[in-house]
Amino acid sequence: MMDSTNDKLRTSKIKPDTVLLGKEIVYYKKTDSTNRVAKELANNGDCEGTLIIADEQTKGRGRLNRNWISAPGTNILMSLVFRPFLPVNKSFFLTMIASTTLVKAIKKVTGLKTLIKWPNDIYCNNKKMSGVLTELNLHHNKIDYAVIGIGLNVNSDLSAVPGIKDTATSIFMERGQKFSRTSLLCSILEILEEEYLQLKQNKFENIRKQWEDNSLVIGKQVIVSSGDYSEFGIAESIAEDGSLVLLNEENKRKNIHAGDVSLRLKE
Ligand code: BTX
Repeated sequence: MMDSTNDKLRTSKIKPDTVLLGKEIVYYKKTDSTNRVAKELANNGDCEGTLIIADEQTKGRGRLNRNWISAPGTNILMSLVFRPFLPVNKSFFLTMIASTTLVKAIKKVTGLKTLIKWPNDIYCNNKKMSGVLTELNLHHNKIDYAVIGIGLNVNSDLSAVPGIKDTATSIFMERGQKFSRTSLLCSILEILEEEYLQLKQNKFENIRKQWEDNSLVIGKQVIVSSGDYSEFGIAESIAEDGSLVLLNEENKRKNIHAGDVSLRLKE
């Protein structure tokens, strides 16, 4: 909880208990996209663990070039540079650790229970509170660097924002009070560092289990659709490549790839 008039992001106040993440911080009052800046920095140097944060984005992006909307000075807009020794076909584990981190950090700081909606969103009471955008730069089919971008709705009121007012929520909307973005940010960095360490130690099963335990869809009846295609089944598990294993009506297992497929729970 906090005094809502004092939620400025100051780099000098962001002091996470970490050894890698957020030791270097680049802050913008306004930029186009923190993921774009992170990629530019990573193209010019090592930068592993560098945090880019902004109070406002003019071209905040989601997957498939969708927009990420955020009112200035109220939410968390962040990107981190990683240089993981990870086969490309396991890159979804980066999104997995970011999602699990968000669930844990939101719970720790605000007490709210959130769930992961495959492939990359965090939901609270069936509304989207946060999204993860992982982008890779490959060199000879290996990951040169990865950028994990996170948008988290903290203190904004989205109930009148065109396009998302019925589907989005924030911590403020769920809890009725404002929270310190700095505290949330530090928690995210600290937990993500622990999760990243697990990834570096190849603890893939642990990571996958945590993700599944916090999933909105695993074990549930879902409808997967894309254009004219639509299929009903039970979301059984997540595969290592990030595809969702669907047990369909004919009792056949199918790997559903995120692509532009949309997924909803069967009512
Ligand atoms: P996504 O493609 O899953 O979600 C984008 C979709 O979510 C939009 O098309 C819209 O319907 C809806 N949406 C847009 N803004 C919000 C919002 N604030 N809350 C809830 N729903 C919304 C999710 O992509 C990944 C988003 C990552 C954003 C971060 S911000 C820091 C970093 N920089 C950057 O440009 N992107 C990442």
